Amino acid sequence: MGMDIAGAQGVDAKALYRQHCAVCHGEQRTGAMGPALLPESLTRIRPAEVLEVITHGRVATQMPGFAQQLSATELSALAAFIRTPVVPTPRWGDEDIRASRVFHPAPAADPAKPLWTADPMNLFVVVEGGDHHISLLDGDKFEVITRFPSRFALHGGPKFTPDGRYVFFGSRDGWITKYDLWRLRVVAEVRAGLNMRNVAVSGDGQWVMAANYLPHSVVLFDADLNLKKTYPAATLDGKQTSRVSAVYDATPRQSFVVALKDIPELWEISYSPKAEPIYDGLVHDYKMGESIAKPGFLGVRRTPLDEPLDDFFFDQSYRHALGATRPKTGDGAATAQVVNLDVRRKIADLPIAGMPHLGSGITFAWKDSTVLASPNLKDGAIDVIDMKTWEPVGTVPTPGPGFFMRSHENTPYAWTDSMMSPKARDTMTIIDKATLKPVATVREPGKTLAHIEFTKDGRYALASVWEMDGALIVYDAATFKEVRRLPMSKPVGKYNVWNKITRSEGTSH
Ligand code: DHE
Repeated sequence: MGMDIAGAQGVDAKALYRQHCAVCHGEQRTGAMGPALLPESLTRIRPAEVLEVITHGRVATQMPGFAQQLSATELSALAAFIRTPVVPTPRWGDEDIRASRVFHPAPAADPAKPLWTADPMNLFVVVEGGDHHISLLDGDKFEVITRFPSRFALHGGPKFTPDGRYVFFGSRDGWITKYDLWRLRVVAEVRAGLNMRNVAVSGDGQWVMAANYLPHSVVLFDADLNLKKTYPAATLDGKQTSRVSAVYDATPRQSFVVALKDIPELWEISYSPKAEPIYDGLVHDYKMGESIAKPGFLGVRRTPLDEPLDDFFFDQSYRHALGATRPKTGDGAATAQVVNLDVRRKIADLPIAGMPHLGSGITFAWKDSTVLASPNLKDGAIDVIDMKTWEPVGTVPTPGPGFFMRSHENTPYAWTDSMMSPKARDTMTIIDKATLKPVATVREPGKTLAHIEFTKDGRYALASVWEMDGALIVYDAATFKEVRRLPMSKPVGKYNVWNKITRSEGTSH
């Protein structure tokens, strides 16, 4: 519902915005020192919270409260105003992307070795969403090596280069940050879009790709975040454009796989210099610097689908993308499907009810097959499906709907949260991967306990107390006993270098 610029009570919200907000959030509300204030950026924040922040400010940030300066009517008018679309729609073109880039070359003769002594493969990157910081954690001693500020509201897993030295963070506002884990410094930053979903890093460490909601685009960078190419997310005839759900790297295929939210197509963009030509009617002669790339190289290979995908992951061979379409309305039915990326079509429907969160799915060996297990955002259950037959083999009950599920090759258990459940958000359920039965729970009464990641060897499971004055809890993965607790500010996610770069079957890739 829109609000007139001169609101119902005669308040000129646009003028108030210009006077009080524009200096930090940008004339076009696209963000500057403060985050973007666009409808796309605010969908996840309740209107009451927006009003609260404008009135009283946000703790631990530079956002002041305006209770003293503005009347209640003016505060409400502002809160409503920032949810209206900016007209005309703000643009973010190649020139803007290039101009936003910041690069800090390495100091001369900077040695290529860590500044610290921990095992570089057992390092954890912890995203602390509470005060927008990153902590680097030694995964053997469970000690924080360093802590530094991140961009506002990171989302999705950080992505590592194959040697585990550099990590790329993506923010909801479109910023990509490249950080050197060994030398503890930001290498480069660029703003890929105004509202971004996630980023992917190619298996050879040469390319970074960003998926945007606004503008409708996928953007390709080199490893130092120089813009290489913008792909409009559009149908072949260019008539319809789409938000981009997500982009993932498919290392064994040497390609990026992209799902579009409003167009029923799955894209594959190969970064293999030997990529086969693409026969989909498009002329491909992309200029990459001075050389003209081969036809299939960095070209878009389209797989038509019945429905667009919101969320997907891969089997361990990366031949299949397993995708879900969330219902458009609360009572609609979600669907899930298997797309074979080689034959380039849907080969099976997945028997998953409720609202699957396939992005959090894991796979593991079960009997003489491999199964996938995925939490359900609607029902308190984990669906388990045989990946040979694509038939369900079990449903594991949990005390409430959860978001994340994790395991590791070296543990017989999978852990999942119930963070979407008001009653059971404090409970983590531990499931036996052989019997598909819950065997234990760990609890943090009255607090949200969520998101697990294992150490490199699978011996410890790290969970988040997802509160502003939260913590990271280290559990012994065999006895489920707490062995360490580190205070952290809403640690939304944690990522182990080794598990990520080896694409462990128990974690997200
Ligand atoms: Fe996420 C990953 C989509 C809301 C925290 N989330 C992802 C990924 C996708 C996705 C596609 C995989 C990207 C990647 O890792 O490269 N998330 C969505 C949504 O569509 C949804 C439901 C709505 C939205 O507004 O985007 C959504 N996500 C949330 C949250 O509200 C969470 C809980 C809090 C937050 O900080 O935004 C949240 N999402 C996360 C986290 C990951 C993630 C922590 C990475 C998990 C991992 O271990 O890899």
